[in-house]
Amino acid sequence: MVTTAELAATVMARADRLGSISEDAGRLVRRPLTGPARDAEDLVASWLTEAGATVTRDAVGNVFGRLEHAGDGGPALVIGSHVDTVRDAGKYDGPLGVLLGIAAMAYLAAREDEGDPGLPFALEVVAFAGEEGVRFAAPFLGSRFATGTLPDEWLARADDEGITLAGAICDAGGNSDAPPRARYRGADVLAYIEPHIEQGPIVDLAGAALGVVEAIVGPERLRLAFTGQANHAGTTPMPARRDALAGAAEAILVAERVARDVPGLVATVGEIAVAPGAANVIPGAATITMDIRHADDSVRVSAVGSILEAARQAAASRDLDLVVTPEMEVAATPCHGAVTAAIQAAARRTGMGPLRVMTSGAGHDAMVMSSVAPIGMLFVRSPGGISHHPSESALGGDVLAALRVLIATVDEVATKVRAGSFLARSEVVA
Ligand code: HGY
Ligand code: MN
Ligand code: MN
Repeated sequence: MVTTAELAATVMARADRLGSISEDAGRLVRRPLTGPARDAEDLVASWLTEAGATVTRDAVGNVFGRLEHAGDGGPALVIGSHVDTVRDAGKYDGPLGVLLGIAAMAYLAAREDEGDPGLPFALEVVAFAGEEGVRFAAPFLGSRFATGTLPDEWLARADDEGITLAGAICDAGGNSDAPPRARYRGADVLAYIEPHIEQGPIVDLAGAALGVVEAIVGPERLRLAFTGQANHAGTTPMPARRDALAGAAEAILVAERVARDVPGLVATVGEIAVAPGAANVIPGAATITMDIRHADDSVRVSAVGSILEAARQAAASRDLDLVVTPEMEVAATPCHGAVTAAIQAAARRTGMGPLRVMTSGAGHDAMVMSSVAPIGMLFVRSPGGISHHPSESALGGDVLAALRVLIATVDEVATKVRAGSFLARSEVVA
């Protein structure tokens, strides 16, 4: 019987392997519907097959592995995360959760082969494509596609090269016209569990290996396009300028000031584009992104309003046009008590508990999956709290602890399901 220590070591080796599959030499970037994305998805599919799963895939690159324990095709307990990355990424954000799911599946399948009665439900592992939204400005692409909640207008969103999401789906052999049959609807999923690195400092500062998430903050993403007048940098007097980049710079500092003034609010300008982009030309156009988050949606909405009002005033004072394009808004999402309780019970049973209960500052596919199922998240320490950076890391011992807790969580859910006490009767989707 394979041991959890062996499986955890395989998780780390596979994270390294996936971390070497990139669009760019010298840094990790793997956007959805690209060649490297397909290569990584192929690898995940092969590991799922090796674990005993039946593998299916869809038009945006999601990979689903299903182990039919109960054999009745009923609702599955789904474990998953994403396999795409940001630019210049670390190798654990996303893939670690998928690889832990595969390892748990391999362990449970081997245990059943040795005579264990098996689980009273099917077990699925999903690798979502395109969670980060780096391509097509379509965050949570894979989980939205899998739950049938991808807005139609997102199919027309284009990447930096002008390729639309619909076009990329077609280029990859899919049919973007056919409305996707949502793989996950209410009746298909018993619960969704997403193991993930914390991506922040809290578990590490507590000297712990793991944490459990009670809620995920609500992210909002906007694009602000300032338009002024390009002109000669040497001959144009300052009062006569319509400098788009200066207007954008004022908006960036407003966002930072509002976020510093509101407890728990974070605001980030991660992208900027300037045209025409020459040292001796006053910028005629400047576009920035804004990513604003808070655990309380009403606080976030109010802060976004204040920031946009100040940005509009900055534009008006410089005779600039400003177009604000909302890109994404997801409400703050609570995890389900039954799933969190199962994770905590598993942590106690494996000697890791009780786990610190915390909020996730990062967004996750679990937010989207919460529309079809009860969700829970198991956090793994991020040494130094670094993420979305090549020095993002995970410790082998923490990954082993996470695998043991994950397997024990599945067993906790199985015990509750057998007793008919996992979810309140009113929550059981027919
Ligand atoms: O941006 C996020 O919070 C996540 O890493 N996609
Ligand atoms: Mn991320
Ligand atoms: Mn992630």
